[in-house]
Amino acid sequence: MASDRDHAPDGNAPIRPYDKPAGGWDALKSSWDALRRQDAVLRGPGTLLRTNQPTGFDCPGCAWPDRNPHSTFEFCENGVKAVANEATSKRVDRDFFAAHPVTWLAQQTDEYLEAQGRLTEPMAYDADSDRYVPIGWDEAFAKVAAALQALSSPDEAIFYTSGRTSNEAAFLYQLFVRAYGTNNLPDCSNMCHEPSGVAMTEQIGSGKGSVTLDDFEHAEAIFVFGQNPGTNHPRMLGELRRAAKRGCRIVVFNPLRERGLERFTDPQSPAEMLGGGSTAIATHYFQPRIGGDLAVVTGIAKVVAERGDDALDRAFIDAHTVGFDAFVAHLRATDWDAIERESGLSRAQIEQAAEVYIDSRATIACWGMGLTQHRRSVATIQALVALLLMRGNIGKPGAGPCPVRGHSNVQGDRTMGIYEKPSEAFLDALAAEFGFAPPRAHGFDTVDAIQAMHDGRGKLFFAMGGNFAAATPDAALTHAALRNCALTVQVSTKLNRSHVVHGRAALILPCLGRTEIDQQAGGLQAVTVEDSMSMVHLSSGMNAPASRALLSEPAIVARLGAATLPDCGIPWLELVEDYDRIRERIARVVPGFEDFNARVRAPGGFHLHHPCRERVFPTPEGRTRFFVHAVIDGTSATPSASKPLLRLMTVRSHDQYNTTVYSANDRYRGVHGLRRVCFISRADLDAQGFADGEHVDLVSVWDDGERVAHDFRLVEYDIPAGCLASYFPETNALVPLAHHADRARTPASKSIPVYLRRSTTAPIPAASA
Ligand SMILES: Nc1nc2c(c(=O)[nH]1)N[C@H]1C(S)=C(S)[C@@H](COP(=O)(O)OP(=O)(O)OC[C@H]3O[C@@H](n4cnc5c(=O)[nH]c(N)nc54)[C@H](O)[C@@H]3O)O[C@H]1N2
Ligand SMILES: Nc1nc2c(c(=O)[nH]1)N[C@H]1C(S)=C(S)[C@@H](COP(=O)(O)OP(=O)(O)OC[C@H]3O[C@@H](n4cnc5c(=O)[nH]c(N)nc54)[C@H](O)[C@@H]3O)O[C@H]1N2
Ligand SMILES: [Mo]
Repeated sequence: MASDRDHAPDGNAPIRPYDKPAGGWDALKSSWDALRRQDAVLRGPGTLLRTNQPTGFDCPGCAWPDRNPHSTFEFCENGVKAVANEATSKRVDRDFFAAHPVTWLAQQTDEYLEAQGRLTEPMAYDADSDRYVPIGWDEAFAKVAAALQALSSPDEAIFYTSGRTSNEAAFLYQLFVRAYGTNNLPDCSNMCHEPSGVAMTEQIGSGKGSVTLDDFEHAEAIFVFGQNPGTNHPRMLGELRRAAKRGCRIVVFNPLRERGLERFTDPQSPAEMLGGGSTAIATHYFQPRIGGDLAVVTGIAKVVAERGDDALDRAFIDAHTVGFDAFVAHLRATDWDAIERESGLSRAQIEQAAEVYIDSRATIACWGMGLTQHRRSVATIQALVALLLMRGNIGKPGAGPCPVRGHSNVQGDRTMGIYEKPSEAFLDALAAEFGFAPPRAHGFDTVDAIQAMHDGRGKLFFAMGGNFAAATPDAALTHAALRNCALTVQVSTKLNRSHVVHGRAALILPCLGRTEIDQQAGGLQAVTVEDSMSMVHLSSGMNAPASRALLSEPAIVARLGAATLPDCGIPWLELVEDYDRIRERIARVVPGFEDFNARVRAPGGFHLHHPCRERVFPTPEGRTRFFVHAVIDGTSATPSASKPLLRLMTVRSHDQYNTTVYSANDRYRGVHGLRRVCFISRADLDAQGFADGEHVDLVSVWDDGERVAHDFRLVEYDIPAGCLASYFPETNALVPLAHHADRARTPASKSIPVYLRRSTTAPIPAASA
């Protein structure tokens, strides 16, 4: 029952296995296509050459750090796509909105909305005409201020942040939100690396990774769990390639064989490009079951423990840890049957990985969403960090935990106080600097915020960037929640789902992008960001703004502050005239930012002190901790169902940035012109009585009933039995709001219990991209 959309736009079959290395000429071609597609108005190649340069802008793509000091352009295909998309020549102006009712826009695909181009002026929803109509900035701020003042409690307002927001905007934003009176500051981190923060803060006293790029040059082994850097952090492949070339062993755990982790042709290397060569990345590649990592890591730890003092770093364990004996007893008591069954790997495979680990004198463990988006994510990360602690792999060159962050400034936003559970010390510093009493009660995270809007406790939703309506779980419930609000406000660069799934009143406030020139009363401004390895550096745009009516994010917050809280004593408009003034305040409030303005102007910026690098562990005991987490979960989170359930992970394709879909291709996985695909093993096809190419509905099963995502083409794939993979956000309808990581509450979008049934609905139209 193949349909039209089963043929790629070029007429070729939609599924064509990709047998080349990642990177190479295809990466260059794909970047070129992205630039052409957007008709990108870049100031020549200069814009790209100044990405991630000491005097340019920070790439809005991912949070992977820059080589510093560096003088040459570091090419990244997906970085080019991110820059090109921001620099598009297409515009969504008042004529566009006049021509299209919002109900009609809401029926269009996410690709369509994104492809219309950059937003140009503030717009307000007009219910009578069902259209967005122009509104002046002053009037827009007055409207938000009035709505905020009309709430019966500040806790009825919710202020979301996505991770592209600069340090300066984020600091001012959280200041405004707290001066207004709430800690309701959910962010994209709640859906992303929250479990890493929760796990590590408890275990080592810091929620951030401790390694730097230099450590990648000294590691003897790098373990990569649940991450697809070839797509999501392409510059990381450069580090892995260098490491592989000097003989570092790279051990990968991923249910899928991701091409970028297997073989890479570095577009930066003329020899490889011209000679047709490539570098093997993984020395060992294991394909565990989805959610099998806790068992994998426990198995490796068991081998290390059994080896005793030959494998353990006794001096480190004695000096810097607590709980070791109980941990070893737990490892002894865990039997191999359980480890093999839960992990999906054989004992021999796990022993092989353990040998590499024991042989290495310095090991880095990297991880991404494959570890964080499960119910037992915190347990899994604590088990992985425990494995590092056993051999003292923290606070020495070439070793340590490396959670690889997503959005380019998601780590910095947290540092600046975008957090629904701020520490007392942070609030005290804020109070002392600005002379007001910040609220102390913790606020809503993302899951709470959706629930609160749904049941009427949340009435006003304000988003600093992102695409809340499409990025969050349980799409139907989330959409109802947003529609239930009195007012929704989106600060955005591009049209997206969150503008067309809106409250009774709605505003779109368009802002400058990272690549654009930011001119304030005090002259040209630069902002700062913090990467995944705690380097803080400047970013200054160089493209002309997409429209003259755009405001910068800091200016939007300042003007909102002035409109809402004119008498609070915070000089909103003065602060934003010159971002140095915001940074002076940050320097006095946020530890580690002393002398911020001077230090950030050094080429490449500065590294935020990470105590664990010196083996100082700011936990209550001053030591790291071994936690015991059973491999078999006593409290099963999978509801009983009449049908056998498979486990679905929702991942990114190569041509998307979170909810932004650049094209319907996923080159390295061999998919062309299709997004509604579901990767499935031969064994499961046979067991379920389906054929490759057939179309199915994905049905997720939960205590409160079933959720359906319609019409996915089954693609036979090298994936363990019992496991499925599809793309997000098409599958977000399937993730129940209540299915999230224990304690960290990150939606468990990598382990959704589903069954398949033959498609019953009409085919979903092909993406318009
Ligand atoms: N081009 C591009 N860059 C991006 C993004 C983007 O969308 N596009 N998004 C940014 C953001 S916000 C983030 S958070 C990062 C995300 O970067 P990643 O963490 O790489 O994100 P995913 O695509 O979700 O890929 C998860 C990987 O984990 C594997 N996996 C899934 N479940 C499991 C499991 O149970 N165990 C193991 N071992 N592996 C598993 C999947 O097969 C996949 O390879 O990338 C950032 N960079
Ligand atoms: N099922 C499933 N769901 C997931 C995930 C998954 O793996 N599976 N991953 C989760 C993860 S890791 C994350 S981080 C979230 C992402 O959630 P979000 O961060 O909320 O989503 P994005 O798609 O990154 O947001 C894109 C929008 O940001 C706006 N934008 C872009 N640049 C700027 C800017 O400079 N300023 C402003 N103000 N706006 C800008 C544009 O309007 C664009 O449409 O999604 C989560 N959702
Ligand atoms: Mo993320």
